Amino acid sequence: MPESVTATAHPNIALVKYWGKRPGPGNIPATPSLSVTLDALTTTTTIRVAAVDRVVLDGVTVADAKIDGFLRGLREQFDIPPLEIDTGSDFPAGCGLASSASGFAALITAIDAALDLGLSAQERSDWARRGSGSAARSIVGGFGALHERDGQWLAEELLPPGAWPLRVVIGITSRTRKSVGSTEGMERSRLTSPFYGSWVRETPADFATARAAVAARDFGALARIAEASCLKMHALMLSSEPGLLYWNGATVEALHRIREIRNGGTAVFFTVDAGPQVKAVCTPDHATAVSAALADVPGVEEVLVSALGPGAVCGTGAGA
Ligand code: 2P0
Repeated sequence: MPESVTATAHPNIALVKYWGKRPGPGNIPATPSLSVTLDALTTTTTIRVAAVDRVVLDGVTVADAKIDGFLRGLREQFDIPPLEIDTGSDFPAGCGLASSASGFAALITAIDAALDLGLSAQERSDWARRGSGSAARSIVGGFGALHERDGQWLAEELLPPGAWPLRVVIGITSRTRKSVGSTEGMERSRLTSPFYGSWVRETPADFATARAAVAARDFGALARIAEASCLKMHALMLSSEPGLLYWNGATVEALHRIREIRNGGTAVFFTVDAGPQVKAVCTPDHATAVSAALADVPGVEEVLVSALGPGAVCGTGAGA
């Protein structure tokens, strides 16, 4: 292999949420999901052959059980030498900005290229999903879907980034790491929420509705289904035992603000993940107004604006 290989990937934000796995290994989702991949946030991962496995996160050597488990699984199928994995993101990790999604998408893309594994995009998304469920969707760009066909979980690019150029405005309300990670939180919801069964039954219909809205570029329809899916997921979290409350006061204020400006004619809707950050999806002509509205909410520390971006690639150029 070359001395080192670098890959980049972007986090994705789900508009129809994934929250819950089928029991067993491999992060098999209980439901399909649909997302947008963000251009403005990037994870960059460089790998090189080393004497022993080593993971370096933002310049610091760390122990990472998820990456260790991921490499163990990969080595059951491929001859992989010890690797140094040097990774970093230009955005905060572990607080609801999907760093594990871009992390595992970049990692499998770099390993595939470095060791000439010859994986297809589907196979990379399958491996990325084993690392972290949402990572399967960061293999593709623009609007992505993760769904099951003939027993296989497939990541599909529904629309490329430029085909419907929406913006995602992110209101950062805290940089504190979440106290309950997504894997544990999902399992807690599966085991204890009285609403889990209806969530699993209803989400395929929500996914179909969102998919049709994306195909038709119907902003109003996408707004309705995305907010509904987000709030249903948080209802699931809140109704778990002990309840999972990922929001802070600024999160709630921001949701009210977004609905207020929508009532005033701004094309915008919200979504929130397993953390307190608020993501407002809007048309490009409204991005400045949405940023200003979010920046004005007490407790919003920073506002980022992103276009939709590409899937994971090796090197810095598309498809390099
Ligand atoms: C999603 N989230 O669809 C949902 C919405 C957070 C809220 O997927 O256990 O890090 O590694 O599969 O992918 C975050 O969970 O969890 C997530 P695992 P992951 O984006």
